[in-house]
Amino acid sequence: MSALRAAAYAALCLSSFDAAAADACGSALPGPTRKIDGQRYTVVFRTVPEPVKVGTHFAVDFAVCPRAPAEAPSAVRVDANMPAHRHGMNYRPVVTAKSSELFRAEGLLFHMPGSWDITFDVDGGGRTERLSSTLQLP
Ligand SMILES: [Cu+2]
Repeated sequence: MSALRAAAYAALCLSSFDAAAADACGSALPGPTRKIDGQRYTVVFRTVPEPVKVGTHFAVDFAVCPRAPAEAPSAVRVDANMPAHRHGMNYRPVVTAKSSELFRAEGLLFHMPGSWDITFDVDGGGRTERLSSTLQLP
């Protein structure tokens, strides 16, 4: 397998739907979800609505689950950017905690079609881990 092919495969895995959701993380979220496995945390999320439409506000419901021995998250920030164009959104999302594990980010808007990276910055134990997933907007 070439390096390029391996990278494409890894990216596909990160952004693919995880309908099985065999573990407990994010099991409270209805419908298809996406899962990001970081080093210290796992994020499971879904956009509302799904799929996202260009120029329309949307929300992200997500779960943050510590991977042992990581601590519970003390804060979480959500943002998004287009790496190919080196710009972010024109809006700053607001994250509210629904429980110790479930969160909702509101006020996101993708103002153009293309490849967007949505990022979750998870604070815990005095460190921050960034988990990201790529969404393609037609
Ligand atoms: Cu752009």
